[in-house]
Amino acid sequence: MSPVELTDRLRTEGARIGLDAVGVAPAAQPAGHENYLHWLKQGRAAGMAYMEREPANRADPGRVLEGARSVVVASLVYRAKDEPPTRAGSEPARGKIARYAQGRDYHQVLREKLGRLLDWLKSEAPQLRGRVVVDTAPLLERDFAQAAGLGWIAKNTMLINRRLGSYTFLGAILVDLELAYDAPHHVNHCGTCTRCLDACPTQAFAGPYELDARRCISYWTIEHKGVIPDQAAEALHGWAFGCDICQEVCPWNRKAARLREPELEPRPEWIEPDLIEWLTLDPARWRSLLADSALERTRRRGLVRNAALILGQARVAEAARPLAELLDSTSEHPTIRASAAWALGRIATPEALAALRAHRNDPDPVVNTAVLHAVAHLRAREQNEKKGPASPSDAPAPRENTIRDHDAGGE
Ligand code: B12
Ligand code: SF4
Ligand code: SF4
Repeated sequence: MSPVELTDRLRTEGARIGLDAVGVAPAAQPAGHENYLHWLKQGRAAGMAYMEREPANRADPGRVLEGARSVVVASLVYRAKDEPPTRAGSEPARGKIARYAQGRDYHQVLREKLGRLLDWLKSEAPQLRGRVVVDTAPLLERDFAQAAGLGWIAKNTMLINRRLGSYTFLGAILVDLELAYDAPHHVNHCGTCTRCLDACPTQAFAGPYELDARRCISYWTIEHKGVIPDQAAEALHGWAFGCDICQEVCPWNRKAARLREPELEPRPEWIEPDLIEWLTLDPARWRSLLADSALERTRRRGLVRNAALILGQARVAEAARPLAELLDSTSEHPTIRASAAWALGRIATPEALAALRAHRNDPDPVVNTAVLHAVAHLRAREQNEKKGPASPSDAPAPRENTIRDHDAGGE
């Protein structure tokens, strides 16, 4: 069978398996590799050590699969058919979860589909060697998607397809066989629009196409381990896991396709969950909730941390008791206890203050620092409220905001 014929049948098979688009690119150095090196050099990978490891690997798909000649790239839409109305904002104890994480873990869903597609390819070309990749190897997936004609890399850095929008997952199969290649998607349909850049609440874009993870809510809530520094903690804007703002405002998502894969339908537990309840769920319940969910990436520890910070920032008084219990519980991880202290300092009800006072000399250094900062923050706020701006000597000691410091203080 000719490469053209095999590639055509591959596309048909992909559609049958439920993939929304399939394209093929040569296994050559991706066009954006220089941009990626620049991004690393600017420190924009924040604490994501896996993005910094052996940067040369992302220049050569042959390092992911020896002898790779083609990269088959697939898109899978995850935007729900009927999106539930949003309550967050009017109900501050509810958190927002990025759409991509509301259904079953996409790694599992997409890996299964791509695995089936690879099996089919092997049945057609028995000598073929291949490897399925869904975030599991050093591959610039969006670059290969663009090279395979699936869309353009937009100003918000998302891969957008005119028909499918940007609420799509990407995955790839590397094969050591030459297939018929698609034409790269050269046209950029962003035009003069800058909505995503303007809407980002934390100014995470250094410019079009340039995302600085050190300012991105998605980075802090999902990828960062340990205590979240003050500046980022104060700016989660209700997002308990991920962030969709730079996609919500994009005109290309208004009429974009909706999901066809039932496993990706949003689960009720991830639609604007009650964050006070999150503080009190026991670990066994968390384990069953996270079993096949993308939220497992941060685990209970990261999710409870995020919930505490959001509740603290919104000064939800009803959260004081469960937060005090978390701070009291020495079996909890210091990240959770420190985040509870942070939140109690913001909530500042008598109950919250009593809990902080009781931990002024906490033996855990991470918790102790958080308690001292929370008390200092409170003092500064009281001073401000009583007699206008505090003098510099009244202000709390500035908290260092570097990634390294907080990583070290974390886990
Ligand atoms: C690290 C990572 C993150 C990091 C960093 C994001 C980023 N923009 O790099 C964080 C944690 C912030 C993140 C967030 C999200 N992610 Co993410 N992430 C990844 C991962 C693992 C690697 C991405 C990567 O290589 N980044 C390196 C940088 C350099 O790439 P880049 O920012 O896209 O920059 C490119 C261009 O913008 C351009 N460029 C960069 N700098 C410059 C400078 C100039 C001057 C110019 C002209 C161009 C240019 O070249 C670069 C290379 O093409 C991929 C999976 C994979 N293996 O590819 C998923 C992936 C990109 N993420 C995905 C998703 C769904 C998300 C979120 C939507 C999740 C959420 N709702 O919270 C957000 C979206 C935030 C955003 N606007 O990007 C999907 C995207 C699907 C799609 N349609 O694009 C992917 C592909 C996972 C998947 N398998 O489906 N993510
Ligand atoms: S995901 Fe949110 S915080 Fe990150 S760049 Fe987009 S809008 Fe900004
Ligand atoms: S909001 Fe505008 S600039 Fe941003 S990705 Fe969409 S079309 Fe491009």
